[in-house]
Amino acid sequence: MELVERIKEGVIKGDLGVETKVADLVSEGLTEGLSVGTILKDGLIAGMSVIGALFKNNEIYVPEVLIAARAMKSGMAIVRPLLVENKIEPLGTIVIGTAKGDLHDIGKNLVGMMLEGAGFNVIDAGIDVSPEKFIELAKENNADVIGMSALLTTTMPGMQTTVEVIRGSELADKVKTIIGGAPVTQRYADEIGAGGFAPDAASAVDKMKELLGIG
Ligand code: B1M
Repeated sequence: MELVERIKEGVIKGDLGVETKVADLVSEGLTEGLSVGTILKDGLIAGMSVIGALFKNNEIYVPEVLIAARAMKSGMAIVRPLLVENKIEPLGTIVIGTAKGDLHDIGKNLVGMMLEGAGFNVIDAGIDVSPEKFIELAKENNADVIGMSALLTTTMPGMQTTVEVIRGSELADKVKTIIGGAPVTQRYADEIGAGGFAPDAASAVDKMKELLGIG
């Protein structure tokens, strides 16, 4: 099997069942002259994209996604410092966090990992994030999208406030919003004027691409 295929397989299997770890394979690839773009696109991102599809179809579950994301991140850590010098731009930047008052972060982290695995620049704002903080981070990082997660019905209104504050700010024409979390629905997203809703982490990647017009 070609080296880049082994990187992809290593991500899918989460380093399990492959004799060499993804990080080692990535280093080997660079030494052998594989381009950073090939390693990223045909190795790391390709692997996470398979994981995303399997997760969406309920063929694998949260633990398998976390294990694959860990493998992807180990490879990404080697490749990330080389992206700028190789002029490889991320597909877009998202600031992602859990709504104010909400401490749940497992789903938000999954979404972040899947987006990173798809080639986006992910700024993790953490938990209990106020609308002001979302906006401050979006400005600081020149973000295209603010992503909000809420697991409590009581913290969902914080997402509405953020959407409203964005609308009334200079970010209105630039920054889009995606929301999600167990109690959140497309209907709620429409009600509060959010740019998009995603029911799961893999769909969040599709929605992000749709919002940014990426084919
Ligand atoms: Co909490 N909790 N919890 N809890 N907790 C729920 C959410 C609850 C439904 C349990 C229940 O009563 N049946 C309930 C909420 C009821 C409601 O409001 N409707 C609840 C409650 C009440 C509470 C406390 C108030 C309990 C208390 O203290 N009395 C308290 C609140 C703390 C706070 O936030 N202020 C609390 C605390 C906690 C723990 C800290 C113990 C822990 C969180 C640990 C952590 O996250 N680090 C916890 C947990 C683990 C849960 C349950 C069991 C699991 C949540 C989870 O991680 N799911 C949950 C019950 C349940 O759902 N079965 C529950 C797995 C995760 C992968 O799914 O987050 O839905 P999820 O993410 C999915 C999608 O929703 C989507 O993609 C993800 C992956 O596919 N998605 C997005 C998520 N974010 C997205 C963002 C997007 C797009 C998609 O775009 C940006």
